[in-house]
Amino acid sequence: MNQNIEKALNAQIGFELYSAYLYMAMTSYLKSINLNGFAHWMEIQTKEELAHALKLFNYVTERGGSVVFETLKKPRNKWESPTEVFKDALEHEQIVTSKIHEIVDLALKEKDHTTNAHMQWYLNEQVEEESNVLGIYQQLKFADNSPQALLMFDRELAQRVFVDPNAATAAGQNKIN
Ligand code: OFO
Repeated sequence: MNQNIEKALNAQIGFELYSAYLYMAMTSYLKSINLNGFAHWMEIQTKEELAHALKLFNYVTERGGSVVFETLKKPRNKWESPTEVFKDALEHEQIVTSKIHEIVDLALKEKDHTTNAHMQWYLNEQVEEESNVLGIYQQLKFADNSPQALLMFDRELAQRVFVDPNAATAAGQNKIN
């Protein structure tokens, strides 16, 4: 595997794991203020990030590359309100999107068409990631910390269901094997 690509993908695996770390810290804050529906939503977000890291991990190893883990940065662990949590989550997702764009740029520069193709999944996923967080953040801003609105959101966010993006691949592989 091209060394520059391997390095960039390793950094991205670390960043996806950091995303999980950050969202788990947010889950803990939301649980601490008893907004358990919000906490549930963020716990699923954490699982999604772990799945994003695993999908890249599998890709690097399947291409004969090596995964090297680095120290994860300590995430923030206190917020003023759920609105501030989602503001931070949105800013975080925008950074993730820019990192994915950089990997696609690198793959094109290195003429690594396979990595380019693999990263298209992440580009599409980022549209959904940003849109989910932006939608909740904007509604929270309208609600302006109204207790009734927060409790209503809490019930709604409790409905989120985790869909493992690696499950389809695993099922496909099982069939072939
Ligand atoms: Fe992995 O997409 Fe969010 O961070």
